[in-house]
Parts: sequence; C-alpha cells; structure tokens
Amino acid sequence: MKNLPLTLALILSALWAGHSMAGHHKKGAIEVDMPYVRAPVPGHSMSAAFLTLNNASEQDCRLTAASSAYAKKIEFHTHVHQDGMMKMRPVANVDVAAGSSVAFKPGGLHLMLFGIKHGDIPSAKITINTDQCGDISFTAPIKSIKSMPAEAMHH
Ligand SMILES: [Cu+2]
Repeated sequence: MKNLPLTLALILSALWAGHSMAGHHKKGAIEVDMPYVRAPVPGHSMSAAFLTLNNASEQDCRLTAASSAYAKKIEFHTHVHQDGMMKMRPVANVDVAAGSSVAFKPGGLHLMLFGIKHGDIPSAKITINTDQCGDISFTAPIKSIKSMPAEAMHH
C-alpha cells in the first residue's frame, strides 16, 4: 500500500470539492442547503428539485413562487395519500416559520419542474420568491438518480 497517502489525499480533495459544490447559499433570512435537480428521464420534460431551507431569522417566510431558466414552469408540490396511492398535489405557498427548516425531499414536498431544457446541462439556477424575505437564488446540480421509482408516481 505504498500509494496510500496519495489515495487518501485524492479522497480528501474529492470530499472537499464535493462539500464546497454542495455549499450553502445565503440570501436574506433563508439559507439553502444541498439543492439538487433530479435529471429528467430521457424523453420526459418534467422533473423535481429538492433542497432544505433553513430560516434562522425571527421572520416567518412564505414561499410564493419559483422560477428558473432551466424550466418553463415550477410549482410547489407535495405528496398526499389518497385511495391507497401517493399522489402529487400542487400547493400555492410553502411556509418556513422563523427558526425552522423545511425539507423538499423525494416522497414529500418538492419543486416540480415543467418544460425542462434538454441537453448536457450540469446545473440549474433557481429562484424562489417569498413574501417578506426577499428572493432566494441558488444553483442546483442536476443529478441522475437511477433508483427513483418510475413515472408511476407522476401525474
Ligand atoms: Cu410533483
């Protein structure tokens, strides 16, 4: 194992690069953590974006809209159980109370992207508008996740 120190250094630098890429984007009251877009299935123009929003301020924030040059339209969606099935439902607003965080994650709340741009696009810049906390802009890497349940969960 002569190469161990070098291997370790490579791993550490890879971890470090991964960390700074996933970094925190601070804007106003709300901090965005670990945003990513699920790469669309070939032939589909819909997908979802996930992230965690942390509101460390003393101001309640209501998310009112989201947009990106990467997608024609973005809606806030949640999943509800109905008739034994998981269905997605658009929600008009998402509240991020003072001192709390809200996770957009697979199987729960998510940003639904419609009319996605195709091509070799590494990341999407997304802006979320709020009522009293300004606009939250962040860059989300586009990741292909093979293990996601098929389009059965989709509209
Ligand atoms: Cu959805």
